[in-house]
Formats: sequence, C-alpha cells, structure tokens
Amino acid sequence: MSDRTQKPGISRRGLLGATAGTAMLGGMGLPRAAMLAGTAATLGAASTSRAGASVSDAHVEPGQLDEYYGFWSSGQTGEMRILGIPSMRELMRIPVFNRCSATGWGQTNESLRIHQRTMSDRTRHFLAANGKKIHDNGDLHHVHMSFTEGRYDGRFLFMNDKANTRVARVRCDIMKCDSILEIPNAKAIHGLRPQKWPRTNYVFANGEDEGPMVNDGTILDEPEQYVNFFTAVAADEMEVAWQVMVSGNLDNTDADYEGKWAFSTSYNSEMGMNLPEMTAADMDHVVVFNIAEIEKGIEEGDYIELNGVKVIDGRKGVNKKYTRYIPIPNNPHGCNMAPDKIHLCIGGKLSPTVSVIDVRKLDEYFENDDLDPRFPVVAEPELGLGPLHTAFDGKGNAYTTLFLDSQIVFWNIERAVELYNGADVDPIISKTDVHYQPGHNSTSMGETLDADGKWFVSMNKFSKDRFLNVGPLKPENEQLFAIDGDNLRLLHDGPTFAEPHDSIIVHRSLINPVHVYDRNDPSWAETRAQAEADGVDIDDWMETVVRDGDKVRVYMSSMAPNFSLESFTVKEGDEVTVILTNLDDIEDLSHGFCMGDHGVAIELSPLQTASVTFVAAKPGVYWYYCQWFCHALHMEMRGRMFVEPKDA
Ligand code: CUK
Ligand code: CUA
Ligand code: CA
Repeated sequence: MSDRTQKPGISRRGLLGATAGTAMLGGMGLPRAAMLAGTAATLGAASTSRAGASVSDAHVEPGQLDEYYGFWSSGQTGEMRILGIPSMRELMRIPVFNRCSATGWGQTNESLRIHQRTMSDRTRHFLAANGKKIHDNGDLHHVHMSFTEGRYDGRFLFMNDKANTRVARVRCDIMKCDSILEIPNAKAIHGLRPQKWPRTNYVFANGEDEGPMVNDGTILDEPEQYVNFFTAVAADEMEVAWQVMVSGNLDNTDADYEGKWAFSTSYNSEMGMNLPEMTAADMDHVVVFNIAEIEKGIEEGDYIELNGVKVIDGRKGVNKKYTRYIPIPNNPHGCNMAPDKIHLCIGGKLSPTVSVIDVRKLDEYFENDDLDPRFPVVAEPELGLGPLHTAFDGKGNAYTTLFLDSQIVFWNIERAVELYNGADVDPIISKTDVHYQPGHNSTSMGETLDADGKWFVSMNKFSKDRFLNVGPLKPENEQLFAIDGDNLRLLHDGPTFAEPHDSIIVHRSLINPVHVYDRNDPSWAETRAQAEADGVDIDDWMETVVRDGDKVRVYMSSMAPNFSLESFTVKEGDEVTVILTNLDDIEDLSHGFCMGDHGVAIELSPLQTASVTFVAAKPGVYWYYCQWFCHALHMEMRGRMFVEPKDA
C-alpha cells in the first residue's frame, strides 16, 4: 500500500491549522464574518476574469430564444425553476413543495390529491395537529431529468425535499408536478439522482439524517441504535421500490453509465451527533450499492419489511454483496459521475482533494474481500480548499467548485490518474475566481453522454457586493461562463432568490412542452369523474350548481372576458367546490379564479380544468374575479357569491 492510500491529501488537523481553517470553522459556528474573511483575498481579483469576456457570447436578443433550458432547484423556496441559457433569464417557476399564490398549487383539489396520495397516517396526524392538510414548505436541492441510455429523454424531472423527506416528479410536457412521494423510514431526503442506464427505472435518494429504525419514541438519545436509509424509487410508478439500511449518514448520490452501481457520500461515518464528533475521523466513506445483488436479495426474500417497504441490510460488514464502503477523506460532499463512463469524482470538502473512483474496478472489488479498501480509488488530486461539486465537459476534463477558495478549478482527470501513479504532471489546467463561495456547478449537458463543454454555471452561495444592496438578506449569485480553451470566461452574473443548489443545462431540442392543455390530461381525471356523476360535461360551457347535503359544487367555465356564472348562491357553512374549465384554447390565454376574502386563488391555463374547495363561513356578498390578466375587459371578468345566513 502506498503512502498516499494510507494518508491521502493533507490531514484534517493540517487543514484546520492553516489560515483556511479559520474560514472553514467560520462556517461551523463562528460568526459568518470569520468565514467570509477567508475569501477576502479573492475580492481583489474579482474583475480579472471579467476583463476579457465578450458579453455578446451570452447575449440573446429580445425576441430570440435561448439554445438551452436550465432546470434549477430553489432550496428552501421549495419550487423548481426554468431558466434560459445562455441568457440566464428566469422563464418560469414550477411550484412543487411550496404553496403558490399565483397558481393555487397546494390549494386546488388536483394538487392536494398529488400531495396526499402517499402521505402517511403519521404525517396526516402531525399536519392535523397543526391545523394543516399538507406541508407547504420544502427544501428542494436537486433537480435531474430522466435518462434513456445515458442521455436525457425529456420525459420527467425528479427532485428531493430535504425538509419533509419527499421525492417529487415534474412532467416535462406540461411542466407541472404530477407526483409527490413521501419516503418512509428515511429522514431528510437530500442527494437524488436518476438511474442513467438502461433508463431511469429508479430514482436514487439519500436519507441524510440518522434515527432509530422504528421511530416511535422508544429509542431517543441512543445514537448507537440509529440507522440510515438509501431509497430506490420506482420512477414510472412513483413508489418506493426498495431501501437499503446503511452505516453512517448519506449526503450526495449518483449512478453509473452501466446500470450496475449507485454511490452515496457520507460525511458522518462517525455517527456523531455534534460537530466535533462528525468531523472526528480523517476518513469517511462512499457507499457503493450493487444494484443487481440488491434486486436479487429482494427477490430471494433477504429483507425485512418496514412500514410497507422491503429493506435490505447493507450496513458495514453485514453483507458485503450488497454494499461496500470506500474510505474517503474528509467529510466528503459532492458525488459526480463523469460522462467518460469510468470516473466518479468525490469532493473532499474538509480535505482539499477530489477522490476519483474507477468504476471498472468495482466488480473485482466486490468479488475479492482481501483488496485494499481503497482499491477503486485511482486518483486524488489536491485542488484547493473546500472542494464540493464537480461538472464535466465530455472531453476528459472536470470543473470543481472550491467553496473556501471561491474558485473553480479546471482539471484533467487522466492527468490526475497519472499523478497518482507517480508521474510528474499537474492535472490543474486553470483556476477561476467566482463571486462568492460556490456550491454546485453545472455544464451544458454535462451529466450525460451528450456533454458538450460549452457553458458553465457556478452557483454561488454569496453575492455580497455584486448587486445593489437590498438589505441584510442578499440574493445568491449564479455566474455564467463560456468554456473557452483552457479558461472559463465570465459572461453574466445572475442574481436569484433563495436558494438554488443544483441545476442542469439541457439542449432545447430535447424538451417539447405543449402550448395548451389536452382536454384529456390526467391531471383532472378525478374531477372529471365527479362531474360525470353530477351529469356535467366539463368540456362544455358549464353553469350548473349541484347541492349535495351541505356540500355545493359550482360548475363554471371561463372564456375571455366572462365566467359562465355571473353569480351563485350558497348557505352559510356550506362546503363549496368550484370546478372550472378554461374553454379558451388560445396560446397564453390563462384565466384565474380568485374568491375574495377566502384565501382562494387558482390558475386556469388554456383548456385546463381545476377545482378548489372552501367553506363559505360568513353570510354576505363576495366577489370572485379573474386574477390573470386576460383581456381588455379583464377587470370586468368577475361575479358574486351570495352567502345566505343559515336560518334564512
Ligand atoms: S448540496 Cu447544496 S451545495 Cu444539497 Cu447538492 Cu452541495
Ligand atoms: Cu380572465 Cu383575467
Ligand atoms: Ca466525518
């Protein structure tokens, strides 16, 4: 065993002892100023990379269309966003885990069904105790598209919710969320990636937080009894396929290009419950999941059933055919599979290194128990301070964010392997300042076999002085670069609201959304069934009010600038459901339905049906109106709800 494999990079103590240690510790409990002090040096250099940039490269003239879609997470905002690349224009926000005032997401019956389909009784109970029907927040870190044979197939986007342990799916034809899956057993779904090969049959999802296997209060502060869960979601059905119980926690994940492996980083192999404990070991690990063996284990009954899920025991040393734990320094974070189909890059975070795993060595690694635990590691270049995530250009190069150095390091994978084997080469091609503190980065098509090495986005966590001051809460800053020979040329600063983590850049030829809804869209299938039971045709002009005990269903159509009903009457205390179809089939002619004083507002895009239910709690006259500007007489598109007193 070489020296390197025993003691990779510099030790944690060495790192923390250096000046940069101040910066890293700043992020771990010291005031933020201390952390930012670590990057002051990069401020002076801020303009150098800008000087040579030709802004025209990224300039998309008014009326011209971008060449790429960018699909963006939004962190604690809980939505997904669509940008145009290279213009960096924000094109749309897709509500997913959040409650949206504009579209009624989280309020329409159609969206509530999506939220509630897989909701556990436990969650229902929590929510009811807090006077809610659904979670209306989320923490959406990772958005990734479905693959067929290593290439984006334009069908779905998948995303995680760390806050409430969920996975959601967005249909790319209508760009709306069509499924939200609550993940049992696991806690805090963080890393998420679709299977790349042969297609996205699974979406892999990491539970970040440790807890007792059965979390019913019997076990509390006994971390030695805690476990963690890796989840494979069946992507077509949006159901949990299986889970693997693991040792340590799980952070980021990725999958290979052969459909054989999934990988997850762990920063808490120590199973520590506080910062000193979580950073105690020089080595944490990457868990390698052997997909075929796990599927076989499930088939052969080698699992326990926990909350309706088949769970394989893949804890360290329990059954080595399912999982292997590759030691990696030091609280690793990012986990990115290169489109060369060979190299997996792991960001060392507290270690200044990126560990490179050669997936071709994994068969032998699983078959042979006597190999060095770090046998699959084939390179570990020292790149700079705080390496987090790595993106690729399809030409054998890698681009790693250095959080502490506020830089992107552009390096060559093959040369890093040569260096590891003792050659006298420098894998680093160039370093570029970013502003400031980058987390994720992405390259155009970079996580697919179509990686084209054209555009690069650095998703920076701090913007500080880059924009007009807007008060103590600043936007994030996402910088667009052209990949230009050996350098990155800065073309654009893109301020963005809280707080995208990850993004993908997808060529527009792969995405083909519809312009208006298909009347047979499954989104409102249950609403259609209810209407049929009431003898109403939701494809036609509707002006029917159906009373069903103290439930009232109001069927209405919209066609600019009219609602089909200029008024309707209900009784105090009635539960009112308004079912609307927008019969306008003209592109971009959306209406809305907002019921004043009732907290009710929904979107009705062309040919869409949606419904909303509320209680008419107080007698009186209430105006409803169309809240999406649709016509010269948009203001006049309104009507009255009469709520009669109960005893009238
Ligand atoms: S994580 Cu945020 S910078 Cu949630 Cu992908 Cu690394
Ligand atoms: Cu219809 Cu505004
Ligand atoms: Ca650790």
